[in-house]
Amino acid sequence: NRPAYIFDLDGVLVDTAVFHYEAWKRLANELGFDFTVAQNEQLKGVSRVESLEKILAWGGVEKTDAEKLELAKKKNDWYLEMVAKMTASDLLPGVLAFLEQARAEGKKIALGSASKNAPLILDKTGIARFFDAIVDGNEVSLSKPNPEVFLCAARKLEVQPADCLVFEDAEAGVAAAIAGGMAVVGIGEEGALPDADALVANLGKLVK
Ligand code: G16
Ligand code: MG
Repeated sequence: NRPAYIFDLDGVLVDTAVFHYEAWKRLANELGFDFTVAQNEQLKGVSRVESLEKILAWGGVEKTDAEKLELAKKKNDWYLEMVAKMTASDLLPGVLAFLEQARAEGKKIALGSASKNAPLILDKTGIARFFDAIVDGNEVSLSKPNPEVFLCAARKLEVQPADCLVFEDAEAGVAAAIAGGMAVVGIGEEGALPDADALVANLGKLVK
C-alpha cells in the first residue's frame, strides 16, 4: 500500500523487446552473424550502447567508437520505424485499467526506463497523461542494476524510496529497485524474478 508507483517501460507497459530484437538482429545479420531470442533476453533493461557492446562481443566483431555510434543510430532508426506504428493496442494486458485504478486511488506515478525513446512510446500508446514524472535514458548515466533511475523518479515525485513500489520485468531492474530501498513487483512467468516481493504475469492481474 505505497503512495507512489514507478513503472519500467519495456516488458511492463509495452512489449518493445520484440522491436528491439528485430532491429538488433538485422544489424547483427548485416555484420555477418546471428543473434538469438535467448541472447535478446540479456539485453532487457540494458542501455543502447551497452547492448551494442554485448552484441559485438557475441559476434566477435570489433568496431571503433565512431563506428559504434553509427551502428547504434542505424539500429535506432529501424527501431523507430516500428515504434512509429505503435498505438494503444500495443499496451500489455491490463495496463490501461491498472493505470486508471492507480490514478483513482491517488497514487503518484512515474516512469523509470533505460530507453531514450520512452517519451515517444508513452505518447504513441496514449498513456503519457498518467505520468507525474518521467525518468528515461536521456537523464541517467548509470544503468540498472544501479538504482539511479528509480531514485531520480522518487525525487521527482517528492517521495521517499520506502514510499515507492516498482514494477519491473528484468532481473537488473528488480536488483535496482532493491538497491534503492524500494519494494518491487516482478512482471513475468512463474519462477522468474525470485528476488521480487511479488510476481504477476501482467498488470491486469492487479486490477480489482
Ligand atoms: C529498454 C529495453 C532495452 C533497451 C533500452 C534502451 O529498457 O529493455 O532492451 O536497450 O530500453 O532503449 P533505447 O535504445 O530506446 O534508448 P527498459 O528500462 O524500459 O526496460
Ligand atoms: Mg523492462
